[in-house]
Amino acid sequence: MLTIYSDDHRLHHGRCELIDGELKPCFEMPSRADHVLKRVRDRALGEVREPGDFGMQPIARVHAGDYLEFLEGAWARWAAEGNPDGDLLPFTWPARTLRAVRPDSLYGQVGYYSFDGGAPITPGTWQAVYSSAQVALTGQQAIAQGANSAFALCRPPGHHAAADLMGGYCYLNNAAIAAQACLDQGALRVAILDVDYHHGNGTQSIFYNRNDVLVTSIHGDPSFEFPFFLGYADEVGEGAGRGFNYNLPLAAGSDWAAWSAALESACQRIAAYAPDVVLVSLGVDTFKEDPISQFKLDSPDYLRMGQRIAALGKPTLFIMEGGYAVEEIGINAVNVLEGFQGA
Ligand code: Q9C
Ligand code: ZN
Repeated sequence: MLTIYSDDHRLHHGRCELIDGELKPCFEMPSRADHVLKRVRDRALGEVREPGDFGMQPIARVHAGDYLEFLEGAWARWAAEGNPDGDLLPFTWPARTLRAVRPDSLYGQVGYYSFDGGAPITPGTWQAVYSSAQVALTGQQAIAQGANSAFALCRPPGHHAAADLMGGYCYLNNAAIAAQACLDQGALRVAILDVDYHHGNGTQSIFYNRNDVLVTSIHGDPSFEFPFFLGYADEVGEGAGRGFNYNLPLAAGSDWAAWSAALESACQRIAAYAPDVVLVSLGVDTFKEDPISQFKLDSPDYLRMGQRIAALGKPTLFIMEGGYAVEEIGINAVNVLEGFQGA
């Protein structure tokens, strides 16, 4: 299987996140991608290729122009205001009773364009997130040119990013950008299977009113887990999109038995949709040792996950999302890919 990877991910390295009342080093760190790449090489999965550059156009098909302008320019504004020593992080949001106006101040705008405090902007964030999107688009191109599968080793991840919102370590929605590119190049139906431990709120929101992208997601029930405010089972899509969003929230402590039953259900929904292509938002934070998650999958389970996805029999693009048990992230992610190939 072809892997697409760019060293540019290293340009994004947030310092801290606020977790359980303490500032801790960001869980979403560069070594995550290093471990996955090392495992791809150790297992001789296949060629590792640099991304091409498809420019801003395919990104702007998904994200709002004002948001992109903000993201690209935010660090320079922050530095110009005399704050080059700390990451730019929001701390005030337009929640209920407030107005979702866009303030003039950079500090106000970073709240306006985010839904949590988990997406720091650093000097290299824009270049890293731009490259991460290009990694996904290069994987999409490989599939469009006839590959049966490809692995976009994206970092930073993307599935929490909405059209004009960052959050949950995500800035540009790599999976949504790749899905839209598939459609723009002639696909009629794209299915997204989001197996990250967290609900892909950004992906859901981007396609919520549409029936050309089926969004399915298996995740920690938002009644107890981040992102808390989206991802419930009664969110089925709206308007033309009604019936084309399928959430499978699971209880804390869910193991492979519970998880694989949800996967079976998602796969049956996807098969009924008869997509031209399947995009997998591949988070491996479902692992039993993940430091911020509460599912109980074990490393061999990821092989079975890949096998079941392969049984869909569709061209499949895997797009890296979360996974924070850094030592095992490579084993678990590549197990999915090897399970897919071996099936
Ligand atoms: N107590 C992805 O996996 N913070 N994002 C969780 C837990 C946000 C995860 C705090 C987690 C975001 C791509
Ligand atoms: Zn996650």
